[in-house]
Amino acid sequence: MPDTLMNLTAGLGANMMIAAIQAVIVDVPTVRQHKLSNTAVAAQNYVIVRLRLGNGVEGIGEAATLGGPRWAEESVEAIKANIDAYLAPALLGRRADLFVVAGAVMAAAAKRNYAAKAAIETAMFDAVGKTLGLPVAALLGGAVRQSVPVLWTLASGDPAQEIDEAERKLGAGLHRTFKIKIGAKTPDEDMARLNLISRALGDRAMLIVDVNQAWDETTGKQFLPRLADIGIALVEQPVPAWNISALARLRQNAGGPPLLADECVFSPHDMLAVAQANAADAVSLKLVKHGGLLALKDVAAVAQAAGIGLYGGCLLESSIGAAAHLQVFATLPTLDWGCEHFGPQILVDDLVVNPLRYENYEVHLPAGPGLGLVLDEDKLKHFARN
Ligand code: MUC
Ligand code: MG
Repeated sequence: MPDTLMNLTAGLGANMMIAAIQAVIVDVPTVRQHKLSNTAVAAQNYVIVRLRLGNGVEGIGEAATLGGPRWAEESVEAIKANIDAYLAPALLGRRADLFVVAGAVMAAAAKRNYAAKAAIETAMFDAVGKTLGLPVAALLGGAVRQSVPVLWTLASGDPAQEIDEAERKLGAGLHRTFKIKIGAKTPDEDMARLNLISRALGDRAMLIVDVNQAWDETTGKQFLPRLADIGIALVEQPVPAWNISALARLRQNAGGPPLLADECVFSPHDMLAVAQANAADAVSLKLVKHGGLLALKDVAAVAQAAGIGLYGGCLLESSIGAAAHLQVFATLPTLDWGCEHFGPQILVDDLVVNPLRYENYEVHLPAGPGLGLVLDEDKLKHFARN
């Protein structure tokens, strides 16, 4: 009984060996400032991983950050350093098609470093898919959908600008669900801003908010009911990631909208702890948190076992990171809340020849082998950090 795909086609196997791994830092400006409660960005910083196999096929992957090491602990400088010094040396010469083995090798080479590991695993799936002529989703159990509803995030902090931006997205048939970043101002100021946006858009749009851990339990108890009154459909990470018991009490007693767990769920163990505490109605799934496509499916499986809904999360990735998410999101039995991979649309430009397609309020899985994308060498060089 062959233990890997490649024993079936002797000769190809050897060429699936990982021959080279390169990590390139790029900085891509955004079309406007993007403000969260704990950081603000005017450019996205990524590490693009280029992984070449013995057969010459190259796979690509991406590690995103948001405002350096402020959204999570990884920065592009640290991601590149740990790939160059620890993760790449541990994988060179190993088989790219043995994904689980590679995951164990990376776990032994470095603790956490989830964004770095996810970028490498993505590049492995891309290279193996391109070699076999299969989309990554086919290597993950097969796609049950070819497109996903996609929201846009309003995060300038200026309600007039946000209403205008939302109207343009609605009018273009691109987005009809909007996530509003709150927590940078006082709760009362945020309620006033939300009321203006909600009145302007009415029932033409669904509104959710992301507090990014800015509230304590007392503030949550006071303002979650106000959010329900405004018509907010989902509230993301209102309290600090460590405070799962507060999240649970707010969910059970505050009388607010459903709660979405984000920064409090990185590993499947985190997911189990949130489930056991009955602390969330849904979980935001992100490669930078879980460490890879296989690990993302593990977290999703724990959530589903507990009846917790799935939400396709992002960190404002370009088309490369967004496509990696879409390939695994396409294989999830359900994706109750759609996704938030609007990232490629907030950048002044993209890094691939064939950016993702946004149409009819959905983002579409690119056709073709691997991730289904072709790197644009000129744009990569243009945005690469020297
Ligand atoms: C987050 O906290 O969810 C996702 C969308 C967005 O605007 O910010 C990210 C991070
Ligand atoms: Mg969030």
